[in-house]
Amino acid sequence: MTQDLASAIAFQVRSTSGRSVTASTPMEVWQGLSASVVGRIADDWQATDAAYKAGRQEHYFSAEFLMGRALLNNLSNLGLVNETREALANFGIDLSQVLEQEPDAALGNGGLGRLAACFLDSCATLELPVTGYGILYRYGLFKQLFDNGFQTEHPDPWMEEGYPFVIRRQEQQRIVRYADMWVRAIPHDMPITGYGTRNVGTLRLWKAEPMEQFDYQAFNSQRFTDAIVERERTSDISRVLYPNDTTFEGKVLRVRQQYFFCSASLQEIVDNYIEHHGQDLTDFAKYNSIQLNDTHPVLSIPELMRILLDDHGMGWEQAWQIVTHTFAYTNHTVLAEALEKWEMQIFDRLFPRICEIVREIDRRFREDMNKRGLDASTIEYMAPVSGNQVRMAWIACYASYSINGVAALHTEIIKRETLKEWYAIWPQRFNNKTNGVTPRRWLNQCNPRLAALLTEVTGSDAWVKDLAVLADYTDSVDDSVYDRINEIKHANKADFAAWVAEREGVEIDPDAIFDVQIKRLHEYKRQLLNAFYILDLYFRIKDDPTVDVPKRVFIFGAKAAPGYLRAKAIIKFINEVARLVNNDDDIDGRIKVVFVHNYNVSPAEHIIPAADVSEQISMAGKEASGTSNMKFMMNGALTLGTLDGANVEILDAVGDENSYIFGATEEQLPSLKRDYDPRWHYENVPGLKRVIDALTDGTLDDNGSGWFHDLRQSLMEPGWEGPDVYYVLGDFASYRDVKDKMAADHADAHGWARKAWVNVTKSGRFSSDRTIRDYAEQVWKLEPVRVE
Ligand code: OAK
Repeated sequence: MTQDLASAIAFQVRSTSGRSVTASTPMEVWQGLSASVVGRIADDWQATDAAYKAGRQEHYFSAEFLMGRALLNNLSNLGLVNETREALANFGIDLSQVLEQEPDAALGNGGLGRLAACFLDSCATLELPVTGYGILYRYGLFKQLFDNGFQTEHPDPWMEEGYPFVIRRQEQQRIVRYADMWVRAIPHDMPITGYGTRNVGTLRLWKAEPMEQFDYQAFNSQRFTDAIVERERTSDISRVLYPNDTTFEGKVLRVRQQYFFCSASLQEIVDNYIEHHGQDLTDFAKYNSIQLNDTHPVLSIPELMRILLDDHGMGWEQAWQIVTHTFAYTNHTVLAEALEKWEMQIFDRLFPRICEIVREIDRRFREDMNKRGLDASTIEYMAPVSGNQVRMAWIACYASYSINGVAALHTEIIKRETLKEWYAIWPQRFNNKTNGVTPRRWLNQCNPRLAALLTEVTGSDAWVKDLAVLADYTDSVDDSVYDRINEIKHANKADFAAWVAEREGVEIDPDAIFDVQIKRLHEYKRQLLNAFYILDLYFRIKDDPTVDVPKRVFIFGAKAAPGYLRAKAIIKFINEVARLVNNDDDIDGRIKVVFVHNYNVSPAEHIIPAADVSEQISMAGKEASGTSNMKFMMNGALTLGTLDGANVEILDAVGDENSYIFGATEEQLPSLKRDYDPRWHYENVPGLKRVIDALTDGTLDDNGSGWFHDLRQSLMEPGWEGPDVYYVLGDFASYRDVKDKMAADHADAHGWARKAWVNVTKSGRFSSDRTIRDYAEQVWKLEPVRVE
């Protein structure tokens, strides 16, 4: 068998590189091996596609899919990891080195995009007929480097060297029509394998290309450069992922991108309906449902109306009936800056017909609300169009049969505040679907040592597909398991230390506590609170170098949106704290700070299995769910967190004694903030004054940028939302107490391992399999389709 696999791999590698396997570069081996994996699943993929298209389907529309690497995921799903390792060893090649060649498919910013990727994995594993639709960005999320502690951004041309997991399907191209240009949309399909199933789902990513390779008329009439420029204008549409996480940027190109993938995907879905069920589209919603991943794909609502009205001659009422039984909307944030509002003029210029349809939706909405007796100002507030702005979330709420939040607390907040007007009219549309993460990538693949222990303890690998089975073992293991937990964590930390030494040039001690905060940089996530703690701890040791503190490594990973200067200032600040702390002889390695550059999916796979402490410290009420909190829990890190997002449910699952909670609650904050005076905390909370002063007293250098001064101002001086909007100073004392206690508790190795074990075994609820089952049963009304 290994021999067969070895020759199949060798054949592919040779075809890719044009030389022997042993003479091929690791990158060429990755290419060939990946192509051979695609070859192995081709028949199953084709069969799955045919089976799914015949029945009821779910379509997951998302502007982002943060897929990460594909090869290990596929090998693992196909049960080929060990054999492949042996087959390559025959050629003297190390599989891990080959796997490290693969670029991350970073077609997303953060939580929303990675959630979409976990969902696809669960849908394939659960054999659900679900297809993902998005954009094949040529440049994924920017590559982050640090230059003297400042973030710099660089392009990420992730496919440029060839990418075997994306197959171009030229023959299935569609045309997307804008008023000023027509564009070809070429589908590129990524196979989505599941664990222990032959079903292979599809992620379909659209690439924009010019209608013809060249405008030959322009070319021939000596306007060569015009022809080239026009060509580039079309390709611009799928050129780059916008690097904003949870903030809206009203750029014309962005709305073009949104319409581009919505229109192409809907054309295909409607054509497929006609092929299987005939020209009469009455039953469209019986066979199709579309989940909108936040508001980025909301243009598909008027676009489906357009297709039904104009291309299929349907009347408005019937078309609206179909549309309102097709779409379901997920909200992923309560931050006001994320709310997409487009200028009507942009719509008018790009797609006047869509503009007309949106106006008609608005007119009928107002009429409808009038009949329901709503007052004029409420109607104006809720209307799809107001002033000259189109409000995408409001259209989503009006047209969707389901509206969901992504954690229990978040759903309560959208019902009570963000979307309360809609909840008052359509309470039955609202539901919660707490997020989850796939235990295949986030436990089985990234933490093979812990995976082996779980298989040993439970007697099989059934947990990989049914994580909830672990709950049976929370209390029924003997002390040897706790020793094993500690050994595994230590070995993972040693591996990670080697990775960090090589990648970041920082030496860290695997015996120290590894305390980790990895997520996008945003003020509400409060990386600054964490950095203040570190700086305070530094001063405490400086004051008394003999003080006995547990050895700690603080690990950060975070990208800031390129235009979000305050977030960039926080990155610079953390890097300066690292410089100060790491190079001080008094500290003598008792504290280390590592900022892992270019944080992405694959660095996360190295970091999370090595973590002792999971920092989930957002200001309560702001983090919709969070998903790294779930990944850490699965890997036995203990949560240090506020009662925010899904933390609430994690803490509930493991109990107070197995987690560390601090800070003001969402309920308390309004009254606390009413007469909040950060200056009082500055003067009275031990340590705080010195830390804040360090921003501007010369302790730390912002290289004349003025950024640290601005940080201080944002905390201490009244801004237009008041000083210290995210309550960093207010929560500092309770954070410091709990974090100190946590570090002290770590000394009890057995007690700590017991808590870690509880976290691992209680993580079943946070598998994306549970989330997807809930969507399938309660929202999508979708049954599995097994491909034999
Ligand atoms: C990105 C762009 C616009 C709106 C929301 C986002 C986003 O990434 N939100 C995040 O979604 C995750 C998945 O639901 C949640 O876990 C995060 O809390 C939320 O910030």
